[in-house]
Amino acid sequence: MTTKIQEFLEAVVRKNPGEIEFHQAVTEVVESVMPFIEENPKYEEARILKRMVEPERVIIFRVPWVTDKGEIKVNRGFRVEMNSALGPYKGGLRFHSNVNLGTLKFLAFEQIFKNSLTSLPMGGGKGGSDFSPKGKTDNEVMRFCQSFMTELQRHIGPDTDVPAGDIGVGAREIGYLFGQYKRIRNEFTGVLTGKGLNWGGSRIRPEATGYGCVYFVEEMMKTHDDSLQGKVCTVSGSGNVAQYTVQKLIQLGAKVVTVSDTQGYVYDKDGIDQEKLDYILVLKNIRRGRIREYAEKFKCEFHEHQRPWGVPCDAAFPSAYQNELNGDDARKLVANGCRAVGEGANMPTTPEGVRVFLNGKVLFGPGKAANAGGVATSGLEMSQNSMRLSWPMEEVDRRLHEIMIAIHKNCVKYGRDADGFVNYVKGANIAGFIRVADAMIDQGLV
Ligand code: NDP
Ligand code: 2IT
Repeated sequence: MTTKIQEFLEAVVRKNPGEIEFHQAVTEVVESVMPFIEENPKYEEARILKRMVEPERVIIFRVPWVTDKGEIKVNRGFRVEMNSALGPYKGGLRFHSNVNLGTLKFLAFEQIFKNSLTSLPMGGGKGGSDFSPKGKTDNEVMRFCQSFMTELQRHIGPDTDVPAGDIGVGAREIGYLFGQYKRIRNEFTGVLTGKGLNWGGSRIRPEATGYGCVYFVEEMMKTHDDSLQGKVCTVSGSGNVAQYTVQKLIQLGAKVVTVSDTQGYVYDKDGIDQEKLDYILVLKNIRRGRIREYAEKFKCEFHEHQRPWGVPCDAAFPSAYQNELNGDDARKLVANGCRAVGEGANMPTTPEGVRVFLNGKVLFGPGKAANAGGVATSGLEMSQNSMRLSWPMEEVDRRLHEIMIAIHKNCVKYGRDADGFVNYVKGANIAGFIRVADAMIDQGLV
């Protein structure tokens, strides 16, 4: 690490004490872009990086609500409006008990570069709460969402800041949030994405992150004249991203052998087919049960409190949570012959894990590139809302696919090392950075 990078990062740590995940996300980007900035002094003169790591605005608020038993609860709500150089702030809302300011700053920071890579007009933001919908009734979730939106509504809008889902925020939560926004503001607008299909949502948005991640990995494999056909794949998570990653992998002829949740992973040696996936969709999205039930139903192995990275595979898709794949996991994957990794989740691989993959010359698609299909399709939902029309499935899927191919191409352009190996981490960071940085320079010191 050069002195310049070290000094920059030390200042970030001093100014943002305790925000470990934010430090991690900034470190990865700064290590990639600092050499590029040194070759392009205009970015240094405009202090672009220093400005990028400072959120434009952070909103923190109290969210009081009442349980079904009449007990009063108080959660904390956040919205981090990180960067609006390219468009309205855009990014999901996470409802998870571990959420804190540092988590959301890491996610909002990643979102700036991800949204830039999509080539659509979206700035970067992220929000959420330390509220967990797990174990709550629909009525409790509704009351929480209504209280959350009662404050959030004064800070967002279709041309200002457009939230969407993330962990713990799916179709049900977006519905309650949208209802409350509409009631308070008396406006039916595209203020949220991931809406229901019959009230302004886009086709393919639920599928988009998983599909996009598989499209991206397919592009990486093509550079080695290979494909996903017949490949054994491991997937972590069993939520929105994991579900549609599994679906697209099945469609492309791959064999998916794992899915997981916070309690452990399922190892289905025969492979998950569409019928078994339909079971997961009902289990996770409607019954809101545990993935262990899959193992019981289909009589396969369940590994309690373990992660699936010891299972031999050709390609791995970490699609659950940050830092869920560490250096040891990466070493196991490489030793077992894994050749490609698509990060469906945000920052699921630790810095040591990333180093292991890059040293092992694995095709490693970092989250901000590989999972950008979700927010890209949110961007397409915004366009459709503005035009007050709804594109057919084929059209949205075609656009999503084209965007993922273009992101891949852009990563290759900026990520190719002297020996020909493509470092997609470097490529994604530099390609994402340039568009935002140039817009910031054009718009003056704001
Ligand atoms: P969901 O809430 O639908 O699913 C989350 C999954 O992760 C569940 O299987 C959950 O298990 C598991 N999980 C939750 N907490 C932990 C933890 N502490 N350790 C390990 N696993 C955990 O969320 P999404 O599928 O939407 O999001 C998954 C990842 O993808 C996140 O990193 C998110 O930021 C990222 N992402 C999401 C996008 C989207 O459009 N939704 C877009 C781009 C990225 P359990 O059921 O037990 O809680
Ligand atoms: O991390 C992400 O990109 C998301 N959770 C999706 C954000 C969005 O606005 O669709």
